[in-house]
This record gives sequence, C-alpha cells and structure tokens, in this order.
Amino acid sequence: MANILVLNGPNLNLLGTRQPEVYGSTTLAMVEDACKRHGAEIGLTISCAQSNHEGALIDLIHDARGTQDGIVFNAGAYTHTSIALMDAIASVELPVVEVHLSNIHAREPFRHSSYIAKVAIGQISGFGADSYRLALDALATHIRGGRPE
Ligand code: CA2
Repeated sequence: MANILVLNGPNLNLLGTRQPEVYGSTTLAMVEDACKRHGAEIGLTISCAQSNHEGALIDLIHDARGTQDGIVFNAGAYTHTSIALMDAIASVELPVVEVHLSNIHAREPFRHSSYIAKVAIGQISGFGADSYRLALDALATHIRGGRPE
C-alpha cells in the first residue's frame, strides 16, 4: 500500500459552509472521508491535513518526506502566490498532484497562474469534490509507473 497525504490550504476548512455556488456543499470532513474510502479501494493509505498557515503547510510537506509516497495538494490561494510552497515541494522530491475544486483557468486572471504547477506532476481543476478522487487515481497510476493495481 502506498501512503498518500491529502493536504489542504487556507480557508478550505470552511468548505461546505460558505459560497456553495463556487465550492459546492461538501464539507472538508466529507472530502477527506471520501478520499480515505477511495484510497482503500485503489490500494492507497490516506492521511489528511489542513492548515491556514503557509509555514505549517511547509512543515507538513517536509514531514511527508520519508513517510509518504505522494501528496494531493490544494494550496488554496497560496497556489497563486507562494514561491515558498513551490520550493518546499521541489525539496522533498515527492510526486504532487495539484487539485482545485473550481476551474481556476475559467476564473479571475490572478487565479490562472500557479506556482504549484511548476513542481507538480499535474493539475486537476474544476470537478468540485471529485477533483480529489481524480487526483488520487492519477497519483496511484503515476506511483505504479502506469501499471494497473
Ligand atoms: O478551487 C479551489 O480549490 C481553490 O484552490 C480554492 C481557493 C482559491 O483561492 C483558489 O483560487 C482555488 C479558495 C479556498 C476558499 O475556500 C472556501 C471554501 C468555502 C467557503 C469559503 C472559502
């Protein structure tokens, strides 16, 4: 079983409680639960974490080295601003799939660029809570070198 960290950044703890027209009505606890259940189905052991603080996210990424085989990461608004998170991902040399609930490319121009994308193996954006499941599938395939389970 591969170990995967599902990591969420700022404000995503509010998921399902505000702006459902943009981010849906699924709560973060529901997303994390769905990730754990889907992970078990495809041979992944899922750990989940969320922080509103850039430094704490960097620590979680550093800690993933040696314990995790990959990261599914929704960096929230830090996606568009954080060179520090980009450097943290590059430093741990783990495969990262960038995830967004909304389609960041169809939104305001300031959301079109991503520092995370520069160091991620790929990006999944715009499928609501399903983005996480798609990201887990992509990461599992990548870790297995493209081979089925
Ligand atoms: O679409 C995504 O997943 C985003 O990463 C969400 C971020 C946004 O800044 C990115 O551009 C795209 C915002 C997360 C805010 O989450 C909330 C959830 C519920 C209510 C309010 C905010």
